[in-house]
Amino acid sequence: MGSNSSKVTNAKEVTLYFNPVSPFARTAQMVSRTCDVKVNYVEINLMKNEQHEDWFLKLNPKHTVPVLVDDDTVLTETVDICKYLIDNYGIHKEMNPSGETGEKMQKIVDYYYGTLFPSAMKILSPFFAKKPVSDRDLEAVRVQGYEYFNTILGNNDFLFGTKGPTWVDLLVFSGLLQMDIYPLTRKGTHDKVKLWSDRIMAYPFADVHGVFFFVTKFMYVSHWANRIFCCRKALVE
Ligand SMILES: N[C@@H](CCC(=O)N[C@@H](CS)C(=O)NCC(=O)O)C(=O)O
Repeated sequence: MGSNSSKVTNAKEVTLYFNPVSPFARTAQMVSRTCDVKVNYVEINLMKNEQHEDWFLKLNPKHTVPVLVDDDTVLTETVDICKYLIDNYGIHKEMNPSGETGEKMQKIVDYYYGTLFPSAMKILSPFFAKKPVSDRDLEAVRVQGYEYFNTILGNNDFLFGTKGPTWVDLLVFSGLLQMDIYPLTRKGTHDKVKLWSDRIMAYPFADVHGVFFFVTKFMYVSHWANRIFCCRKALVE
């Protein structure tokens, strides 16, 4: 499987509203890159609250990215967007399997939205607000994120034993990557997750994370600079 960027044969064009720092939007972007459809990518500046502008609220009253517009169809949930893109334009329909594998995927989606992401927000929100993160929250994220998926992967290349990544692999991948914003997540020796991440990163569509990596590095540096500055201030005062 590879990126379709230079091989689109379909004259159809859809629009995907995204932001490069959103793990949900990056998931939709990766999936869109595996499809035979032209995609008009429109960046929504979340820092400038563009998602609260009237024109965007008309598209998505929940003011979140990603949003996919395909003629009269407007989808505002990553899960729906991924499935829709693969089912309607996917070159690799196997990225959205049905049956038993589909059911397993749904369980992971529920876990991701119900458990992992709320935990990740506990360590990411204080980070943006430059507040300390508790060891307990950090440990929860390590166990619920890296450790949990390390166990699920076992000896498989991808989460559900498929030959290539499903869209849920990509969703979880973007979510785990988001946790890296916090420099102390102590990923430890989660070897299976590491190898799985490398496999996903080897696909051309993974370049959608480029801007995010840049932002992460910047935040990492500013995090430590801020800590050093605070320590120096405490010593001097
Ligand atoms: N349930 C949505 C969540 C999307 C979401 O939370 N997006 C965030 C960025 S990561 C957003 O757009 N936040 C802007 C806001 O809430 O105003 C999905 O999975 O698509």
